[in-house]
Amino acid sequence: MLKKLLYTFILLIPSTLYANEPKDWQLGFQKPASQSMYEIVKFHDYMLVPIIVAISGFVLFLMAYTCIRFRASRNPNPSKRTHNVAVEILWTLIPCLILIVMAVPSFKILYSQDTIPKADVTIKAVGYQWYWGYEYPDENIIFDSYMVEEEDLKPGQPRLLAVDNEVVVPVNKVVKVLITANDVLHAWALPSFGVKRDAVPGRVNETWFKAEKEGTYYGQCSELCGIKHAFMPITVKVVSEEDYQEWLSEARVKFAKEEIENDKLKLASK
Ligand SMILES: [Cu+2]
Repeated sequence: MLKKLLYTFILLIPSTLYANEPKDWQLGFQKPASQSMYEIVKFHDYMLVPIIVAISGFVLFLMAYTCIRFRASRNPNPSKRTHNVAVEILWTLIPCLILIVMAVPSFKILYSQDTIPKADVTIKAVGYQWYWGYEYPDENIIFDSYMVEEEDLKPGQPRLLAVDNEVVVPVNKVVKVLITANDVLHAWALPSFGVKRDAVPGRVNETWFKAEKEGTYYGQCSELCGIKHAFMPITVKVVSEEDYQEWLSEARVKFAKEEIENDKLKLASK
């Protein structure tokens, strides 16, 4: 009986472990699903947070010590000192050193995100007011991705995050994302992959990710773009190579670029 319970528990772990959407009362980042996000979380958890806690603790201690030790009743004749060269040098130098220490790993991560390895899959994301349009330039696939309204949500679909047409990419492959916008500034952001790039009209920004776990990942437009800014989520489904090929063959028919463009032309000429 106990063994059975244990096995069920173990089976349950992956679904809870690989959370990839925001949770109620969440503290910290979403679980990383790419090397780059893993590095970011490590940098944040093991370097930034300890430094922040130490500085806050130290300042709190200094303030408390000053308030108690030098209060009027205990220290009736306050010192008239206005300068202390040694202390002034220290409180300039130490923060500089702390910044340098933080800058080194920070730049390392930044540069690793900036150099895009050879892409296995290229997708283009175009921000519109207020939805995302996607294109797979090498596969002749094009589709729009709208948020699922609250009353149309299927079980398991998160509110304000699920979309009708998800982006599908293969697991463990380098996905290059070309990001642009058609009207105003938007931003394509996926927390689990550590990806966030502005979508600028008339300019193509690039980023990349390599998802290491299969699953559905949610993101949102992250640049205030108008009244429905909060209602243009991003959903990326990471699947196995076989499932991806299967999806591709369906999508090539369903979202065929030429046909969609021909239909638009026909409509326009009518
Ligand atoms: Cu937007």
